[in-house]
Amino acid sequence: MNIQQRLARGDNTQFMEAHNGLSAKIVEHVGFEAIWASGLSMSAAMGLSDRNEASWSQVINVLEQMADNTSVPILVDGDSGFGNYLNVIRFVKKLQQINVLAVCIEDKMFPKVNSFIGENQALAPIDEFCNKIKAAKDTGGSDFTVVARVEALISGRSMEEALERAEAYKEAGADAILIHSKKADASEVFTFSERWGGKLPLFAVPTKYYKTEYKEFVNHGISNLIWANHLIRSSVRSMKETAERIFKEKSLVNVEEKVSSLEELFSLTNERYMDDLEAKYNP
Ligand code: SPV
Ligand code: MG
Repeated sequence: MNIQQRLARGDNTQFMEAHNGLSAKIVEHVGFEAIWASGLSMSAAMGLSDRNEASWSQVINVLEQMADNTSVPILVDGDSGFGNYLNVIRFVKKLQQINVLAVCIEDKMFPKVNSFIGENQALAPIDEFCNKIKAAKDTGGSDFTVVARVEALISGRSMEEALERAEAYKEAGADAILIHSKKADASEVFTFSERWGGKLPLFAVPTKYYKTEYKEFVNHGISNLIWANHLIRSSVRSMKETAERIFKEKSLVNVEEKVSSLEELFSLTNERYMDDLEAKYNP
């Protein structure tokens, strides 16, 4: 089922971050219904900042790895669209070619800066951002999902402005609204949801208000949750610990039991299937 269909049915959906082919496979194997192709995480995996340092075509290359290796739908973090409406059109065309049928774009300027860095980031003029939404919808067609991300609250603007922007993005054709917040609790996201009144499905990203329980989101009418960066962060911690230990101890003895087995890795990379192919085509 694609994201458009999930939204239409009103499903509660968890989007788990992935940043390359392998992490996307893990997300699918664990059982998540959808993947969040996080801009922060894909950039970080390239060793780059979350400021559009990576080009959009590099992002497409990563998405292709994910799409090639999974069958769950992928919602792409399209940042602020990599430029103006023209860049949005080109990006959406390329997404369609690799069968990735959902993008989220945010109402910040290009180049963007991660939402958790600094205060009062500049927002795009509403009409300009609406043109990007229209361009994405016109290019993508009826199966293609466009999530419009409202950065007003995170950029220190009022609840009224957040609602005004969401309304304009709905009129421009957005399929859902992502309301972003960096508060330590979900209060402003819940207030937004109450005042929004279910006009379009909502997404939230509880990176900072991580103590809020899942059922509270559901009870407040927020049906789509994005766990935005937890695989890249867990891999950073784990890789550092392993590297530091081997460096200090000049030995693998205390590491072997703590890392994934080679067999587990081979299973993720289909090595045994390749053996079957070898037997069939090159006996
Ligand atoms: C991302 O994962 O790249 C996001 C979400 O945009 S956040 O970093 O929480 O703003
Ligand atoms: Mg991002």
